[in-house]
Amino acid sequence: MPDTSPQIDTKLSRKDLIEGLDALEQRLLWLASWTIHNANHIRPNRDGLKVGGHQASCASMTTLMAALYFHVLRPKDRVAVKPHASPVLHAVEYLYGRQTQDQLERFRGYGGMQSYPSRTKDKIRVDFSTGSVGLGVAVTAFASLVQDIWLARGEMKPENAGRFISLLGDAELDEGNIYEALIEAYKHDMRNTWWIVDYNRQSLDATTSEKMFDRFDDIFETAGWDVLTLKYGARQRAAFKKPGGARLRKWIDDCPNDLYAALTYEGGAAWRRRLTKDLKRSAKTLELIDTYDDDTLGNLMTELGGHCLVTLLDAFEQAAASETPKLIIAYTTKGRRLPFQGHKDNHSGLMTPTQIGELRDRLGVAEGEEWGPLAGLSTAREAKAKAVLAQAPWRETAKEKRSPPSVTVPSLSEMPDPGRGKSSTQVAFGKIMNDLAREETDFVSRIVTTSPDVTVSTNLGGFVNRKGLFSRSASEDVFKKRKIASPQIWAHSPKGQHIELGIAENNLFLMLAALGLSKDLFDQRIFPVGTVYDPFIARGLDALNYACYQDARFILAATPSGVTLAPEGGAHQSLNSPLIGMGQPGLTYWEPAYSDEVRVILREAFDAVEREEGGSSYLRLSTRQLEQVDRDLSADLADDILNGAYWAEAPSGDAPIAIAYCGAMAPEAREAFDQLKEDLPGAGLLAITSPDVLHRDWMAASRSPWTGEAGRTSHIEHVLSPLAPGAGLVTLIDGAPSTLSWLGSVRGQRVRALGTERFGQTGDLPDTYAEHRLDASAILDAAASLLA
Ligand SMILES: Cc1ncc(C[n+]2csc(CCOP(=O)(O)OP(=O)(O)O)c2C)c(N)n1
Ligand SMILES: [Mg+2]
Repeated sequence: MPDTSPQIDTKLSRKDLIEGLDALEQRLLWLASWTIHNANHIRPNRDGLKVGGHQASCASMTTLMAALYFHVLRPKDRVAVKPHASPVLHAVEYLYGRQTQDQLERFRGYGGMQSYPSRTKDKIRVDFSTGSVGLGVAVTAFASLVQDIWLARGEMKPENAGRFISLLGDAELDEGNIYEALIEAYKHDMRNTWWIVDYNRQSLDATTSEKMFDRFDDIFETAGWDVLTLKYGARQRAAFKKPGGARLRKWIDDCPNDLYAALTYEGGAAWRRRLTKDLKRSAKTLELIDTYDDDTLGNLMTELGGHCLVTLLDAFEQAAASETPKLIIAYTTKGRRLPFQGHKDNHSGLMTPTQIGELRDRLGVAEGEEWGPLAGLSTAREAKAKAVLAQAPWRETAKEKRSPPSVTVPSLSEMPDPGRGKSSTQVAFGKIMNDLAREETDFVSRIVTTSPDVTVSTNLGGFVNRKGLFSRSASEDVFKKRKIASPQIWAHSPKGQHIELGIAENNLFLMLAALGLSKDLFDQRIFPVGTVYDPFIARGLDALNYACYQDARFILAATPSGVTLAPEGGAHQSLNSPLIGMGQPGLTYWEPAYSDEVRVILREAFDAVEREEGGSSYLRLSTRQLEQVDRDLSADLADDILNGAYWAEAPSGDAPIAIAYCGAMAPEAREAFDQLKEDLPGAGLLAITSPDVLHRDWMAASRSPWTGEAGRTSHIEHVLSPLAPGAGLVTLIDGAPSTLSWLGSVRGQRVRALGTERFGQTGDLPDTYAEHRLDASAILDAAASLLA
């Protein structure tokens, strides 16, 4: 079991600790506010655009983050910070001396600290990028599962295990992906995860409804989480114990969110007026309220649990006492202590120069000393702040990325050969994975597969049979034990290498994101392979983008694809997924036709996971069985497959036409080509293995004169060069025709682009291809129109 001992360091008294944290919290509030102010009001603005930043969202979180980063967190913990609290995170690192003033001054500027925490661009340690709300929350649970893999294998010592913490806004709890993850977390017995909600009851547009007040507790507790609700701060709780206090508490409990927020904005006098009116029959409560002046009353009413260090430290100690996942609902006030606190429009509110000046004076920061890390603190408070900093476990965090040794990926000749029999790319993929599973190498032990309930139908079954499913506790396959015949043997064990997910595709991509960050998070590379039906990539698209954005490395095998899965019908036929693949940075889209191409591409995809400058790969595969080409996989052919295209039939002389096809359309392209060749012996047949690689290479080469790579010729320019300048091109793909129609621009050739543009229906291949004009006669018609 991971070390879950409470974090209190005995060197500082509780009182000194709290005073020091309070001083540091004040610095976070100031530095975050000032960083945003500087970007908007001081730094020269060249384009008139509002720079932005979220002072209110930061002020909501400073107490929480002070308690965590200056006392509770240990370097082995991994944290996802609410996107718009990024200035607070950078201020934390600034106080530790690991972030520069220059970076703070360039907040939201080119090369400066990013608007939202970014693993790849920020210069401080960021464990998980955030930005698209909800995803940074869920990914922490999946990362805890990846930690469990390493713990279960004995590759990570229990004392090195950390906690996976998300600091989220309450509006994030509206994102459905959180509940999808919750279900998966329960099924997989995930642990050591804390989701800490900045419960300010405001979203972007408005104050949120109180209707969900106690529902979150129910939902999370049902899923096995402990829920800690920190509604009131210690001073409030003390007030409730005084005569009349219970009635005050009831009034607060009954107060709708919008009224509470409005009174918070209006301040002490407004609180007094309203309380006096509503509680006129409670003399004792009115007496209690009269003991506070307006300012103190205003403070009392807003010093909720999430702004109270005593409450927070107690809660974090309690949370640390067990590995059960925790939902910590910390009530807060959005924009606390800022002039727009509680105002429903404060999400993007910025203090005016006058208002920030007032805050500066209130916090005792001298003009000109705004960037002083500990400016404005009295000598005594400064000493306490320094003492807390000196004993905070997080101070040991390294800024630089570690670089564990690389894993050797098999060479092409070491990659299993799926053979030459009639086969589909999906089958070839399954065979290679199955054969890899026979091996006991370090590389193979690092492959972890995952699938949202389509393991069997995407052909991962063989791999799973051999390597088993991951679970912290072992269990046999009941069907096997009872000798009931089944080709699938699903035994679970701590050494298992497959993570079976429920159908929710969002979870697939978040799982791939977490597995794909294993090297950065745990110094241990994992080669994640996820399978999905191609059309349902769309379901998890934002999570896919999220995984790529933070440079998680993985392989996605999407199959079946296109209208080629004809009898499955229109709801399962993917049309635009090639464009998704081409448009997604960090992901290389491949669409092989033959088994040997799958072999070359899959090896490259594994290698790209490991390579420093590599990335993730998306293999768009098919269930269509094709006769394989009888050929040897020469080094040149392998290179061309990886370069994105090769001549299946080279054009001769100044050929006036060529057919360029991708993936499962190879037979139709070949059939049309054979007929075309009778009249035009010089025609060419171009096999395209990756429209994405070709396009990117072409783009890079075309901008090369301006990027210092002058004279570079792209692969596609080189490949198309044997064709006559005016030659026509018929392009063919079972997907959006624009995937390939750009080929005409490479050398200014005319193009007829064939592909799918309309939803399809059930049918067999001849009908389906005829309907979508993908058959040989459509290709010949297109060729004729080009030659006319
Ligand atoms: C998926 C997604 N949708 C919309 C947004 C735009 N957005 C940014 S913050 C936000 C509301 C945030 O409210 P909350 O999570 O409660 O944070 P607070 O600022 O109140 O702390 C929205 C809608 C986003 N970043 N991501
Ligand atoms: Mg909120």
